[in-house]
Amino acid sequence: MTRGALIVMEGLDRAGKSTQCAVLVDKLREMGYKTNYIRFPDRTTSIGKIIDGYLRGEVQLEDHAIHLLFSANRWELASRIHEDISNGISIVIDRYSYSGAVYSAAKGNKDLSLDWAWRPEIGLPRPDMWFFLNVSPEEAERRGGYGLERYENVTLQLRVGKLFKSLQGMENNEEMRIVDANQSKEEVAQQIFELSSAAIGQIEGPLRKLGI
Ligand code: NYM
Ligand code: MG
Repeated sequence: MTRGALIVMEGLDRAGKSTQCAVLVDKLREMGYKTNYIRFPDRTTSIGKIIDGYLRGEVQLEDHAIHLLFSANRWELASRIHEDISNGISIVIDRYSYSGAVYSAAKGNKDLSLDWAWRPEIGLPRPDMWFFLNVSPEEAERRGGYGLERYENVTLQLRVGKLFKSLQGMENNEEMRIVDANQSKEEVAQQIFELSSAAIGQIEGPLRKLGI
């Protein structure tokens, strides 16, 4: 049996990730691919509950400490991801290690570089393709602006956007695809679907692991 594909959706808050994940899951299922959906942070686990409290501003945590909890939250689901993939089930993930590294590095803590932030991600399941939904701050604003959670402010989002874009062309990051998310929902969905089906058609060998 061919293994499932691992596809990740990334971007700023209000980029339309969750909507696009839902559309992609539907389309893949229509094509006959068994497909599951996961989102990070997974706020339902015990670690996820701490993260949720932190994002709402109810819990205070040191920058490295919360960073490692976000990563731990991915590690606690890693075996399930492997299991699904090897059972032929594809997975669409709403935010992953790239958000993990970029949001933490964007805080501007001089002891928390992008390099440092990436380390705990090494060895996690590696996506076959990941999308950066590139939305302008103006478009995000037009979509209702940012909410009340930590990180949901224009200054931080601008830094996050720059860091995401800086990942393009980096070694060990050939799976990145930038999609212009200022287009209509349907246009974005079509592009993502075409690229994803191509990735699924080209799967070779077992699921790989994230590297440096
Ligand atoms: N976030 C998300 C991080 O800071 N690190 C991570 O590892 C992940 C997965 O959590 N503003 C941030 C980005 C978001 C926030 O995610 C909550 P969402 O998808 O908006 O619920
Ligand atoms: Mg959000």
